[in-house]
Order: sequence, then structure tokens, then C-alpha cells
Amino acid sequence: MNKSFLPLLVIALLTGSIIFTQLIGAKEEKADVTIAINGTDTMMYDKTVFEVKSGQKVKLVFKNIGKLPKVAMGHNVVILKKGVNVAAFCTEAIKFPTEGYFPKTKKDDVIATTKLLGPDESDTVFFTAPAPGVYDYVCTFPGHFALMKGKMTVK
Ligand SMILES: [Cu+2]
Repeated sequence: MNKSFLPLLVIALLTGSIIFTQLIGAKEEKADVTIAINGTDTMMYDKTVFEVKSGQKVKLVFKNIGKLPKVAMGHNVVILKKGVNVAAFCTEAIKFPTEGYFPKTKKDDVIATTKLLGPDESDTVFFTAPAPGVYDYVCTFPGHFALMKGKMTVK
């Protein structure tokens, strides 16, 4: 290699690593508490209750640990505001297969949502725990909310 290229190469590498660090840093949000939930091929969450404190920054890590294809057994976690009718929300969701069964017409009913996940996929979302109370969370894949539901208690 021509020696005059060496300084340029060093500069390029340094610049690259700085940009890389900044990108990683931007993704690394701080959270007060981390909640991990898995979804299974038997249409279940492994965690159907969890508790956080009002005002806490919550990191929700959801993973689909099943093996069945997403079109047959996709899962998400949607945390709903208080007083939202779960059945009505999930019935609306069926109209949005290309949106991962997220009912964008009812997005104001939602505190937080993960993406719809296929096998071995995971998604992390952050939200601030709302006012004290009990909040429903559900999977909006058609038919799943009967079994895939849980309660978030905010103290
Ligand atoms: Cu599901």
C-alpha cells in the first residue's frame, strides 16, 4: 500500500468509530425498570402480571420464543389506556393485517406497543408508567386476546 494513504485510513477509521459510537449511544435509552415478556406457540405470555411505579421509565423487552411462522402465530404486546374496551380494540385490529394488526384508528387508546413478531424475534420499547391503576395488555393477532392478555399494575 502507498504510505501516503495511511493517515487517510487512520482518519477514516477514527471517524467511523465515532459515528458508530454515537449511533449505539442513541439507541441506548436509560430506563428505571426493565420488564421482559415472552410469547409462545401455545398463545400465551409467560408473564401475565407486572408492577411498575408511576413516572418510571419502563423498558419493555418482548420476545416471541415460538417456532411457528408469523402469519400463523405472530405476537405483540399492546398496553392499553384505562377504560379501553379490549374486545372492541382487538376486533378493530383485525382490519389491519398489513400494519401488524395494530389498529392505527385507535392509536390514542394505547400507552405502548411492540411490533408484531415472528419466531425468535424480539422488540424493545420504552414508555413512562402512567398514573396509578391497573392497565390491560394484549396481543392483537386475530383471536389471541382471549388468552394472550395481562395486567400492568402501576403503583
Ligand atoms: Cu399473539
